[in-house]
Amino acid sequence: MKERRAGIALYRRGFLEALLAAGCGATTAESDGAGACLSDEPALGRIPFLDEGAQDLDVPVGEGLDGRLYTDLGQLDEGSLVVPNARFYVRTRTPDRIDYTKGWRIAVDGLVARPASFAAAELDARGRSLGVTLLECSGNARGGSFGLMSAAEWSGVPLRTLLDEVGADPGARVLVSGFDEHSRPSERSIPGASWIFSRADIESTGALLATRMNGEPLPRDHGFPVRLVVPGWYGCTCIKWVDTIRLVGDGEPSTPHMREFASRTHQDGEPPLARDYRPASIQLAAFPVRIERLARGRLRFTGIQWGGDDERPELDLVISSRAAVPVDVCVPRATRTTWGLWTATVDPLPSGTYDVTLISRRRNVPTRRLDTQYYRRSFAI
Ligand SMILES: Nc1nc2c(c(=O)[nH]1)N[C@H]1C(S)=C(S)[C@@H](COP(=O)(O)O)O[C@H]1N2
Ligand SMILES: [Mo]
Repeated sequence: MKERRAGIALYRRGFLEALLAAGCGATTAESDGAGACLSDEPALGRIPFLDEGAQDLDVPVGEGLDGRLYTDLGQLDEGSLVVPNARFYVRTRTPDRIDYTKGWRIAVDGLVARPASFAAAELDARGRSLGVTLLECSGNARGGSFGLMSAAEWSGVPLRTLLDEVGADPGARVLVSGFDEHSRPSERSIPGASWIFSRADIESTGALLATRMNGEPLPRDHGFPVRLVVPGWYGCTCIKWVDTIRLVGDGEPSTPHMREFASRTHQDGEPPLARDYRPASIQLAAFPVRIERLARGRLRFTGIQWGGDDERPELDLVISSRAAVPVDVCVPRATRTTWGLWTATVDPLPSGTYDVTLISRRRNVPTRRLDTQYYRRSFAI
């Protein structure tokens, strides 16, 4: 399929081509040279981030609900803004009680004119590409090097298409549930994964029942054969191993999964009714993914920015309590729901330990996680 190839081409695209496509030629010409788009001034070494836990990156660790893969974001550049499936972050590995011996079907029932069941294979055959979208775990944290986020190109069938086909009651809410039975109890997480959306949320986000990731069938750990992808919303709403879609009434209680993730998706308390949840959308955020030493003691920071609606946010880098330094968003996001890259070069710092955060220069943009320094990272000189 044409769209699928386009996504893979983006991942394989050469450095120069990606640079041009991202509009960096212009940025380079306009800037003073030192802060050129991901400048090719050679780095003399890397400065590690401190106090982020010692887990292995890019490999799966643990099983079931406690299983994780933390993606190493430190190497991201223009040519690798789509993460290969084997390195895409995992939150919850394949449930050991899943039965892959019979053909997978998804029941669509409840407040619908024509209850139906769709074979996963049929959805895959009908699938179209959504383009590149990132997922971020709402619990993405410093202890895991902020590695619970990745971007991929997803293909599948928009959920709204299936809702139209079954004649869903337009006022009903949409409960999406996935298989989640693990024989081993989790140390930290509650089993059972389901989220309830308003019909408007399904339509405005373009929520997709995905069967493919970067052109390949979904890997098991990413929800094979069908998962939900809700562009712009936290990963906890992106239910894996989807088996039931139920149209429910306005008084439907929130699910245990929604209550588990209430504070991480910035709700007021744990609302008992699904309709009292606000959209689990990701606001503008940014953090550095690497710090490099340059000649004469200067430091080059390279990072990601994502979330919110702004194509070209205006961000400042703040190193401990020093004056803010504007960053150059030199690789803007290819779609509104993926990430872009920024860079900033700063003057030499005296030895010591520093915190690094970013802030938005535009005051009217909501940036809850930047305001609370959620993505604060530390380093030493
Ligand atoms: N069935 C099921 N779906 C699930 C989960 C789960 O535990 N069970 N975890 C959710 C959470 S918290 C996140 S962040 C994303 C992670 O998707 P990934 O592992 O493909 O990156 O899946 C979501 N879907
Ligand atoms: Mo998550």
